Amino acid sequence: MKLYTYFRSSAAYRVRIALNLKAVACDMAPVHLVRDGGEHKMPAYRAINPQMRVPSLELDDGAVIVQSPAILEYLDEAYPDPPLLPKDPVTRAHVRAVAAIVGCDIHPLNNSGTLGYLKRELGQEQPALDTWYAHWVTVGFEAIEQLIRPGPYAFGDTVSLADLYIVPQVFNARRFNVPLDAFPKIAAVDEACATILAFIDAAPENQPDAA
Ligand SMILES: N[C@@H](CCC(=O)N[C@@H](CS)C(=O)NCC(=O)O)C(=O)O
Repeated sequence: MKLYTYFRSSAAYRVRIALNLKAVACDMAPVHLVRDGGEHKMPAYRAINPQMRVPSLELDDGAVIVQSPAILEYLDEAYPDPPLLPKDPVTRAHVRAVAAIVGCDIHPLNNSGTLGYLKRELGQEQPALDTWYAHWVTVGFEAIEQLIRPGPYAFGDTVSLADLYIVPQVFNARRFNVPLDAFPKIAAVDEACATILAFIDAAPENQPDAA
């Protein structure tokens, strides 16, 4: 199995955590999103992922799965231990909701492609980009702060999919200097996860392609 990844990609970071939690052996294939205008835009990678984004997961039979939610669902179905979703249907729905706030409502507005478009095509300057970035993180985190109940993870004493989405988004928020003081529950989740080897090994600074 091979994961096309970029150390700073929070979508790839989610998948790296899942692979580690489930102890799935997987080679890392770095795709640099900045160097030479972005290796993800080159024909070789486009042939792997027509959307030209990371992550992509290549299975041993050559099948390629794109989009981190689809990859995470695949991993949870193919490698169910430990599960990423709780058994109780209502709690499962809450976990999926928190994952969706990050994956659908924060990250798409703040990822490198969106920020690049605002800058290059719409002529926005860095201060405007920073304001944009912080706004979408803040409104998303305001909702997550209300929805989670750390104990010590987002939904109790077992790591769930929600944690896999929260931790990389916190990393991104810190990288862009978004104030997080108003989110003590999110910070507590991040702190609890930071003690787990699967999260530590998946962190951007611990990737082979870390700059
Ligand atoms: N919804 C996708 C988002 C993937 C995505 O946007 N990845 C970013 C890095 S975090 C990327 O490849 N950006 C390059 C670009 O948009 O040009 C997923 O969850 O896999």
